Amino acid sequence: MRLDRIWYRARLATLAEHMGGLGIVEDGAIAAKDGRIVFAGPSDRLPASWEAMEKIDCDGRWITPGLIDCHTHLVFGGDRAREFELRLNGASYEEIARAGGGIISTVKATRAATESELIASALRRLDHLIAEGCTTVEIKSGYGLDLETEARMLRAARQLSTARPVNVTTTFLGAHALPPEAGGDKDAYIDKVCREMLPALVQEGLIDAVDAFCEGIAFSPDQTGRVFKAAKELGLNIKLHADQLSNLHGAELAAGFKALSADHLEYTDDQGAKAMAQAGTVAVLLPGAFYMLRETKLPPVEAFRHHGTRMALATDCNPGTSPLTSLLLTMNMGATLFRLTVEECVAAVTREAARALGRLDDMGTLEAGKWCDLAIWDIERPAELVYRIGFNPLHARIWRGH
Ligand code: DI6
Ligand code: FE
Repeated sequence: MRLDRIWYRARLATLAEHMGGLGIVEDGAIAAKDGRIVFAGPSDRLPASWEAMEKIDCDGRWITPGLIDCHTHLVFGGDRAREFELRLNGASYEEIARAGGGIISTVKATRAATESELIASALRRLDHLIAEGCTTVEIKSGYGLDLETEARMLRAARQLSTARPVNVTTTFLGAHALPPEAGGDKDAYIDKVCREMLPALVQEGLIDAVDAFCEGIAFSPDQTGRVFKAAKELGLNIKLHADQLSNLHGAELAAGFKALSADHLEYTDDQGAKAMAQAGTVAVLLPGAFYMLRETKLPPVEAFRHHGTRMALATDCNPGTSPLTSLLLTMNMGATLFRLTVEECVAAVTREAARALGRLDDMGTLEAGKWCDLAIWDIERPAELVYRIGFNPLHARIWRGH
């Protein structure tokens, strides 16, 4: 077989499930053809007859799957540094939200931004993620809250994947907050999300999944369920901002709809963790938001382990509660704040993040058949990816074989 590229003399953290742990191969090689991995494993098992256009000596460096940020709000207008100052002076997130600040102030700035302005500001954030080996990013809408602006956000998100070598998946988060013009009528707005916005955005091919914010300050479980029902009827995947500030049993709700993931989960209980495990719904933990809000209630990591609920980590990059564009720091926070192990942290931004996007067939592990999205690291052991703070050991990032 004639290959495009071979990386050799590498140490691999394949994350292949059947190998257990990080799926380590000490003397490893990866071969790519047409953007996909055709071989990843011990060098001595690479067929000797295979030739490649280019052979890259990795000199013992570690290769992991390209990192995946499976929960972001990367596209938005304006910023919320002023609100951060208010919070430091004692105001709570809920107080700011109820007083018309918070999400709604970003909605105003996003409605005022053109598509190219949204792309330009998002690219600056995306480039930070990319610089640390990120090859796939999920991006949510939810700062438009009207059809026109939600569509503009999602188009901007799609455009990012033509501006940079990166996979983008898009999620419609129309049920993020109640827009000011809704006059307080959440049910009428949810009708609009289900009957007008969702079908129109699907028609334009802008949505890969549907998300909602199920919370006292946002939408009830019943309203969330209506959005999910409409999404299911259109054959869309489901995700949920669940149990972030209180336990409305969002985890069970998401599991009941066989959601790909339920995210945040600080207030999720044992039953919720169990329901998620049974449904195959991934727990996406967002330590950046936990940290920024100075939350003290920890997500039930022990219950997730006990029931076998899969755990992913993501930045939740957003202007209000998690202005974070580093998956390396996210891993460190996952370990330090949530006590995840190194293996759990690395799996959480690769294999489990791919699972949370429903894209495990295409990415998330170093296995034949998947896209050849790699991160090559100047490290001696994988723990360094989690241990260091504010240090970037990325040597090279490969997207679809290049
Ligand atoms: N949960 C969050 O942490 C963000 N959205 C959500 O549903 C906050 C979004 C913001 O404050 O702008
Ligand atoms: Fe979020």
